[in-house]
Amino acid sequence: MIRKYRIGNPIETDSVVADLPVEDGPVPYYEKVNGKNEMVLPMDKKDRVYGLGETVRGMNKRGFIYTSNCSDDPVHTEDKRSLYAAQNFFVLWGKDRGFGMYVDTPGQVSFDIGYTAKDFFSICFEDFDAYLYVIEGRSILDIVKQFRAIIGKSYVPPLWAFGFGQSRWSYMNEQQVREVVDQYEKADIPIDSVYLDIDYMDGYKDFSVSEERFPDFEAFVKEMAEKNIHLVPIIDAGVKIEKGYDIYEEGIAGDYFCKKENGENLVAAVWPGKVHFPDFLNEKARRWFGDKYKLLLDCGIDGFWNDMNEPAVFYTEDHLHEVFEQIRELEGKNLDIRSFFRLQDMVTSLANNEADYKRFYHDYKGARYRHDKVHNIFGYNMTRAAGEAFERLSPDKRILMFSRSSYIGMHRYGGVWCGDNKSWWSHLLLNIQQMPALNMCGFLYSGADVGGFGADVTEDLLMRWTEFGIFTPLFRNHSAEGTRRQELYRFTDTESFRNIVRLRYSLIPYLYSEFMKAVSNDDMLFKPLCFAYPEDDMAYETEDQLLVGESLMIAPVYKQNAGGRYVYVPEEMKLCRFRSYDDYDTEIVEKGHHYIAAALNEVLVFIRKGHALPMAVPAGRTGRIDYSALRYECFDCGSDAYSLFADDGISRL
Ligand code: MIG
Repeated sequence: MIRKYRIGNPIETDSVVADLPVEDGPVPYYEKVNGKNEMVLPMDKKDRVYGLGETVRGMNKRGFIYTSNCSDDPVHTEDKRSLYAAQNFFVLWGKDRGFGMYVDTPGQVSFDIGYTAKDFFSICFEDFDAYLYVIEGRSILDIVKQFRAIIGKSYVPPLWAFGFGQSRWSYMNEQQVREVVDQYEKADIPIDSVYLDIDYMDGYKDFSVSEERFPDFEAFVKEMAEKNIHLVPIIDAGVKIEKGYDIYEEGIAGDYFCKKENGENLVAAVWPGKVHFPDFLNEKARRWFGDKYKLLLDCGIDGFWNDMNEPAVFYTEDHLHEVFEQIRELEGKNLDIRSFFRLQDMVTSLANNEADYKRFYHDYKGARYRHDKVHNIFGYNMTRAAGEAFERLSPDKRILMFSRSSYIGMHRYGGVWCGDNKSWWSHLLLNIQQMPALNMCGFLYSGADVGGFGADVTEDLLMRWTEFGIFTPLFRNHSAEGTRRQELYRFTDTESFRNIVRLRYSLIPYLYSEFMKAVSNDDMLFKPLCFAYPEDDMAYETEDQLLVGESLMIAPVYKQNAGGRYVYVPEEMKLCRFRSYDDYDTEIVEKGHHYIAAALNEVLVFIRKGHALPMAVPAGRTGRIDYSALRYECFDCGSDAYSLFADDGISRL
């Protein structure tokens, strides 16, 4: 059962598609509504809290404070309250009660889940204006499904987007892209896509292509398409200010950019230098910007990633000016320690400064809003611009789209990647723990940068991470400028990398089938164990294993130099220890704790009782997977225990 409440004067976000009546009376479960901007709920010892999408820390969110405030922060340490997303849905589940809640507000909101006071959950708003949806159900999963049913179906990418993707900031020109593809082919490692980061553009201008680096882009896209390789360019939120640049000129002519209080367009700086931000909240601007993707679609491009859409701001012209003034005042003076730190702070806090988010406005649904009031739906609406445009521009064919910033509702238009993680073992674990929370909020097509974005990867970390990445719908190796090169063919044990990625291609029929079922049933692809074994106390304690679809449990190894790991097996299962599609051993494991060996090149897959796993003969591209020759790995059932969903992988649903 879902009840909708209204507090104050909420701004519509278009995240919920179901039309629910607004209830009168106080919000249930909350014992006191604290004057104005806080709701407090006492928690029982046994209460656990799941959800909130892309955040740091474990699956049970209890014991920390999370603030929904989409932020470009490339250091995802456990002290961070905000990452790139605002996904305000959680389920609290305890001994004899449980409920879900969705806090629908485009402004900042904090979930203080036993941080300030260990046994209290408080929700604090900057402005106390929100729709609250309170959901009751038989189980955590039942609540999740009810929630998913009101927010609309999740985005479905083309099948090729389940293939392996190689990325780097940046492949600088045609030749470098060719080389990546050649090397993958030489190493016989399957691959479906290569990503183009900001340097493919001319001066970081959206929808432009550098003629120097890609002299005949259309021909190059075609050349790659002939090898069944999809090129996936990045699009940034800021539009470069440059006379004669068509997008800029059109934006000015159509009055599509975000304005300051005085009516002038905000001037911020990002990669291109000075930019204006399109007002993605404005329907006309959204339509205009969305139509621009056609420039690249017309070159044969069929996938994109939207970046910097929190929006990330290196500095605003106005703030920079203020800082220079203040520095000028300090110059020549004898700086005491405090003024010195203030000076230092002034400069380091130029980027993504809170005050800058109060300097500009949106024209949204016929009213004017200061940016900070609607901050969390900016990236969502950039991706919505693209998603709505693709329905017009590519009515028959699905287009790949995923975004860095997100809000619930955006899950209908695209997926997400988890931003600038690092080549740290702890971030492999974080990736595992983020997946189910993303799924709860509707983000099914998702994944993190495999191998880690920042910092230098090691071969063993990359291998373990790839062993987990083969299960995530978005399976992309990406790394930052200046870090160690991370393409799989550069490491010593090419054979193992080949076998692992080939295993992914064997799993694609199953993963795609389970993904599509999750979309149509409002289900999750990745579940914490306790969502499926709610009566089992140990299942609640297990935060480093996942159920993947109906048949599988995975237990990734995420520690360096580990020759295996402890696994909690919630019921009798069949363990498959894969070294490759053909080379694996199996054993039946009983319910309970086990130490399970897994050498560096081995992937642990557990098949649930009464379930089957279809597997394809490994193929070099998704398009070459032979669906007529599937092998079934079964535990206590026949292959007919599994009903496989398949379609052409490209037509819109
Ligand atoms: O300020 O385009 O998260 O994936 O490689 C960094 C360069 C901008 C951040 C993205 C990352 C991408 C990078 N971008």
